Order: sequence, then structure tokens, then C-alpha cells
Amino acid sequence: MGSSFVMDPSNWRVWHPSPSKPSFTAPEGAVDAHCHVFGPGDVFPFAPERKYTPCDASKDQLWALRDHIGFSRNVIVQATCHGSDNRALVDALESSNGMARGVATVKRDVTDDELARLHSAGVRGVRFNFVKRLVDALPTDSLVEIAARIQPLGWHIVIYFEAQELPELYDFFTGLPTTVVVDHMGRPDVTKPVDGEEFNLFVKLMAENENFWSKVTCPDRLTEQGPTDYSDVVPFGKRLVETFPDRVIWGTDWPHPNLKSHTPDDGKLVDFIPKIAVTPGLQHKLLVDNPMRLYWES
Ligand code: 0GY
Repeated sequence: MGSSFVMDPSNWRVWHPSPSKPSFTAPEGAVDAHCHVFGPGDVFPFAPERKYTPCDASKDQLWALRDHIGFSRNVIVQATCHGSDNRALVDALESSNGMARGVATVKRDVTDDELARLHSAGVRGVRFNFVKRLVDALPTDSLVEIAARIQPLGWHIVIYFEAQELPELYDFFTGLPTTVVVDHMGRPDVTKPVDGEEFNLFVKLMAENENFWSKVTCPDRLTEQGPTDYSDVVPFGKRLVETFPDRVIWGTDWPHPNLKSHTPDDGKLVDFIPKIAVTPGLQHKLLVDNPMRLYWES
């Protein structure tokens, strides 16, 4: 690993330069299904409308992390700091020897040629972001239009929102025509009960809509305990993995953009996996079968 970045500390901590080796051994072929590449900013500039400026996090550094934690593949998700300019993402996908797939951000005026180019690079989804501190959300009619454009490609939609927004967005989400993958368990407030009203609504969304999947990711963002073993997040991830074993995926979220509370150790994040997926069967579905079905076999 190793990093040599210039950054504005008001925006983002540098990612962990020497993550520990995980104790948990991931199954052969494991997929890190939520991670990012950033820049380098002098080659792939950050979006003028961004709400934070990250430090560079290159594809080669991502591959090094993948190998270090014993994983085989990556799903690289376009983050808001690159806006709808997917060039850094495409560059990484095209350099991955088929070992990475991507989720892009597009605008309603994206051309068919551009969608075809993204598909051939390895993009299999688009991301709709509803987190107000990150984006000025697009109007829903433009999202509906984008959904209709990407549906024929067999792509899915990744949605990012915070739990308190779910009641208002629920009907819009259930009207989406594709597979829908929710980032970070719908960002529950983990100080509330795992079987309380708020998280039950998310479980209902998953239970009543079989096209919905969840990433059981980002204990580092959700924890209220600080940089510990993230035990306050475990019941939430475990409930989803055990209730929907065929519709959950996991990722590091490297390089943890815009996270101000602490610098996560990616090895420790891998050690979170067996706490929420407690059998080898559940671990295999979470890390291999499910992401392969969603990103490589569809
Ligand atoms: C994440 C989480 C965050 C940022 C973004 O697109 C983004 O900028 O997703 C966040 O700030 O919670 O998944 O990377």
C-alpha cells in the first residue's frame, strides 16, 4: 500500500496506509462490492459541483488492497466528488482484466453510445443519491427517465439515502423498474432498536419487494461507538444477512471518502464479516454467489 497525498484536512482523512491483515479468510473469489477510485485529480479532475474534495485513491492502490485482504474482485461505485464524469471509473474497469465491474452516475441526456461504452467497460448499474449533504438531488422525473434508459441493458439501480428519508421515498423506490441495491443498509440510526419502527420499515421494503438488495456495509460510518469493533452495527447486518441471504453483498467502501470520525482499518472491516454472516454458507453467498450473480452473470 502506501500513500503520498496532498489533501485538505477539512474535507477528508487520508485512508489507512497500512491496514492490518484480517483474521477472517474470505472464500475463494470474494468480491469487494462497494469501493471507489478517485483521480488522480490532475488526470481525472473532480466535479466542480462536488461537496467535498477527496485525496487521490488510484486503481493500483485499490488492487493492492484487494490482494492484501484476500479478495479477488471489485465493484467500483461512482462517488459524488466525480459527479457524472465516469472517466476515472472506466479507466479502472478497463485496466482490471475483467476483475472489476462498475456503477456509474449518468444524467438524463446521456447518449445511447455512452451507455454502450460504459457497458462494454464493465458498468452494470447507475447510482441515485438522495443524501442531502452529498448532492442536490435530481428531480424524480429525470431519475424515472434514466431508469427506463438503463433497464434494457439489464442494469440495476443503486440507491443511497438515510433512514429518516425512507418513509418519504418509499413509494418512489418501489416503483423503480429494475433490481434496486441499497447502500449501507439504508443508513439506520444504530442507537435505535434493530427491531424498532425505523429499521423494520427497511426490512419491510426488502421483504415485500424481491427486486431489492442491500449492501451490509459501512459499520465505520454507522457506528456510534467510534473506532471499535463496530459491535453496535452487528445486529443490523446480521438481521439482513439471515433474513435475505440471497440479496446481500458486502464491500470495504475504500478509501472511505468524506468520513470524518476516524480512519478505518480495512483489515478490521473484513473481520466484521463473520460477525454478521456467521456460517461458511452465508459468507459464500454474501461474498461470492450474490455479487457474481449481480455483476458478472447478468
Ligand atoms: C460512500 C459514502 C459517502 C460518499 C459517497 O458518493 C459519495 O460521495 O457515497 C458518504 O459520504 O456517506 O459510500 O462512499
